[in-house]
Amino acid sequence: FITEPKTVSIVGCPFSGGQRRVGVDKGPIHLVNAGLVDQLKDLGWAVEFNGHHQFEDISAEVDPPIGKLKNPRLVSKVTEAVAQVVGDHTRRRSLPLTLGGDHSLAMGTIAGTLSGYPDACVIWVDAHADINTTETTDSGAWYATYTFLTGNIHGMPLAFLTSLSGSNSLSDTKDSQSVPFSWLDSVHLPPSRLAYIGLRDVDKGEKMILLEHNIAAFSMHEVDRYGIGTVVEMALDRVNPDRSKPIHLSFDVDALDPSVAPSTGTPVRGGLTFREGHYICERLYETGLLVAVDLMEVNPSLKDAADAQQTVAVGCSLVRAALGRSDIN
Ligand code: Z70
Ligand code: MN
Ligand code: MN
Ligand code: MN
Repeated sequence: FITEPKTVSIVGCPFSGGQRRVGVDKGPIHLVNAGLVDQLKDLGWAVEFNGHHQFEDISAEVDPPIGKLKNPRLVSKVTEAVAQVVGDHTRRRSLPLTLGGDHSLAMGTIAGTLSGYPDACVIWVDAHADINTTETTDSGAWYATYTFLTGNIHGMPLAFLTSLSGSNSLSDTKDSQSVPFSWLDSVHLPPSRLAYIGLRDVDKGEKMILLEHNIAAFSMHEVDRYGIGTVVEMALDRVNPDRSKPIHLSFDVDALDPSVAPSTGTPVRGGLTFREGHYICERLYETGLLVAVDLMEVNPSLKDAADAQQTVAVGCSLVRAALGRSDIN
């Protein structure tokens, strides 16, 4: 799908409005400053990077919550812009590499991918399912820090993409602005084309959604049981049985164990090892079907400098694996 000479277009997204912790907007800057552009050139890619995106800001006073959703207008505007940019790269058959930023950005990246490759499937590597709807978003939060977890849109991108949520549930706004996320209403990722790897912190409402829609979900339990090699094939068998469809990889760095990638907003113990994370990227590259890659939730401000540097280095390494780095050729 990616035409020669192979071109990767880096989409740097310094954005944190889909969650509450500051600093995740610094992720893309640190990843690029760590030398990612030259690393990808060394792998033989032509690299396009014209600086990080400057998103229009919408201040909190004019963006009050709608229902349970925080920053709905801002997240909608930003993700719509990302969809445009990623869609442009995709239609030129360049590979968009989106650096986050929080995972709400995937509403934009996956919508962009679908505009160029309508039959694309998604491999979502994450500790979290990120499929809460506008209704279920606080379902798992009653036992935790309620105000902290509720309504963060980075826990919801897949609900909008699979049309489980839509702008209709947000349309009781009285202001004249267009309804947030209406741009996504025409976008649809069938749940049969979504597979997860690495899950271990899934909310009650999300579990019901995964069951009801028969979504391919491989948690850490399956990784332990079958091994990562088998799990990746099982995931591909579900969403891409003929190995013919384009693949979008959305990698949340919190899928990795916190000992491997400590600097992220919601670390959850018991995650993927360094090798398991890399194997997923290597195998997807090897299919020749990978058309878009996201690396999300790198937050260099949360931990000390050494932890941040480690997380950034691991992030660059995952990207190299997804773009063809090999140990033997
Ligand atoms: C929870 C929610 C989430 C990342 C936390 C958490 C979602 N399920 N995603 N950290 N990266 O708020 O919906
Ligand atoms: Mn995520
Ligand atoms: Mn996550
Ligand atoms: Mn939709």
